[in-house]
Amino acid sequence: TPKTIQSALISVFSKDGLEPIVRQLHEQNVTLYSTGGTEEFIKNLGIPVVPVEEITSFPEILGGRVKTLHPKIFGGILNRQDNSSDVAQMKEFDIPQIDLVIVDLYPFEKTVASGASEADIIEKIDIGGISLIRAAAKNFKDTVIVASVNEYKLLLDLISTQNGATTLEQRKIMAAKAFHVSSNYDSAIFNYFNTDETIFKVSIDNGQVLRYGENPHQKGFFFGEFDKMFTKLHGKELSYNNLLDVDAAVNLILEFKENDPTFAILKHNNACGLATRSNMKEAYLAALAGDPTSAFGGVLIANGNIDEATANEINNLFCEVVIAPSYDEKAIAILSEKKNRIILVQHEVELPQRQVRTCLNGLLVQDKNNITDNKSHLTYVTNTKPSDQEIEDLLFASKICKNTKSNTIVFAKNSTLVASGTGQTSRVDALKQAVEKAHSFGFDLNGAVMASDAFFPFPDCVELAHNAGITAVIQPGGSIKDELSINFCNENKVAMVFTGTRHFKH
Ligand code: 93A
Repeated sequence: TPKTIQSALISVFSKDGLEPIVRQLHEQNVTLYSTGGTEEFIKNLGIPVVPVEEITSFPEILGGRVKTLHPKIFGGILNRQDNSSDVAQMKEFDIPQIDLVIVDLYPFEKTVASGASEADIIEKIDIGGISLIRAAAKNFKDTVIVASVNEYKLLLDLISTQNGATTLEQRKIMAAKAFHVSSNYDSAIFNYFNTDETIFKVSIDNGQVLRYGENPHQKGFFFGEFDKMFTKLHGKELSYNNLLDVDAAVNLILEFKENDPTFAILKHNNACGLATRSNMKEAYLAALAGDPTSAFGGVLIANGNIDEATANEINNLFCEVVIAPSYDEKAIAILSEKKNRIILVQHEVELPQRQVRTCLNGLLVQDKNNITDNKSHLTYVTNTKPSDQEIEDLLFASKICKNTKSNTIVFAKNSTLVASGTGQTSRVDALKQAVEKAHSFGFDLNGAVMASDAFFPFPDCVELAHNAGITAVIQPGGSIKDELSINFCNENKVAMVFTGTRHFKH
C-alpha cells in the first residue's frame, strides 16, 4: 500500500531547487525538520520549520561536525513501523517519525578540485549527511530518501500528483539511487587519500599485484579470483601477458568443449595452432605443425586430459603455460621438469557475461560475443554446395576466427587450423598473410576452407582464396556487394555460406 509523507528532515548544502519542494511539502501539511543553514533558508520563505536541536535537545557542536548525529534523529529514520518493539521504543524515548529525508552532501570533490587546503578538504567530508542517506535508504520500507538534486523533480512529481504517496517499489529505487550517491562519495574520498600505492595494494580485496604490466616499465594488477578458475600445479608466477593469453586460451577452447580431443597453441592472444583428433597427442602434434615457429614460448590448452604420451611431446617445446582440465600423474611429472613452466588445472567456472575496457576518460562495456556459428545458422548462397567435411571445417574455422583479432582470415582443413592472418588493417592483407604462412609451412591449400570475421566488400578476397586452392568459404554476408563475391564463387565452383553474424574482435 502506498505511504504518504507526513514529516521530512531536510539538510542540504546547496539550497538550489529546494524552494518549490518545501512549498509543496508545506501545502501538504508535512512537518519539516531541518539543520542550521537549511532551517534559516526555509524560515526565510515564511514556512514553519522545526530545528533538529528541538528534537535532540542538543546544540550543534564542534563547529558543525555534529548536527544530526543523534539517536532521536536516527531513531526517527530507522524505526520499523511493523515492529512492535520499535514502535514502543519510539514512544518511550519520544522519538518523532521521519518519513522523508532530503540531503545534499558537503561538496567534497568540488573542494578538492578548487585546490583548497587539506584542513578545508577534511572538513568537507560529510559524516552526518552520509549517515542520514544510508539510514533512510536502509529503511526504504518506511522511509523515502532523496540524496541528490537530480531527484528533486521526481520528488516534486510525487508530492504534487500523488499527495506524497509512494509505493514500496518506488522507495526501493530511490534507495538504490541513494546508495549510488553514497558509494560514489566514499570513492571520491578514497581517491583523495590514495596517493600512496601501498594503500592501493592493501585496500582492494583479492587484488593481485603483478610483477609488471605489459612491459617492465608498466605497473600491473589483476582483479579476479584466479584460484577459483585454476589450480596451479607448477611453475613461476603468472605475468600480465600470461594472464591475457590464458584468458584468450580459455575462451577459445570453450568453443571446442564438446569436440573430440582438441589442442590449441596461442601466441599474443591468437591461435597459431589448433586441431581436433581422436587422441590428445595427435591433436597436439597437428596443432604444433600449424606454426611450429610461433608455438615457441606459447600458451597451450587442451579440452581434455593430458596423458603421458602428450606430455612427452609437449616437453620438447619451450612453452610458458599448459592448461587442461586434468593430467595423468606421469604427465605432471614430465611437464614439471622445466622449472618455470606453468601448469594449470582448469576448473569449470562460469565466465563473466560482460566485457569491460577503459575508453577515453571512462569505460566501454559490452555483452560477451556468445554466438557460435552452427549448421542451423548457415545460408547456402552459391550453386556449389559445401561437402559434409567442408561444412565441418567451415564451422571449425569460424570458431577460431571469432576468437582471433580482427581483421582475420582463417584457413582450415580436416579439423586443423592451417594458417591465419590476424589483426590486419585490411582483410586482403590478412588473407595474403594466411596464404603465405600456409605455404611457408608446406601446407597444400587445395580443398581447404576459409573463414572471415566480417563480410567481403569486394570480390578480391574470394578471388585470391580461390587462386590459393580454397574450395569453401564462410562469412557473415551483408555487404551491398555480396553479389560480386557470390558471382565469382559461382563461376569458379567455390562454395560459400553466410552466417548472418559478424565476429569482430578488436
Ligand atoms: O559535519 S557533518 O557531517 N555533521 C552532521 O551531523 C551533519 N548533519 C548534516 N554534516 C552534517 N550534515 C550536512 O550539513 C548535510 O549533509 C548538508 O550538506 C549540510 C547542511 O547543513 P546546513 O543545513 O547547516 O546548511
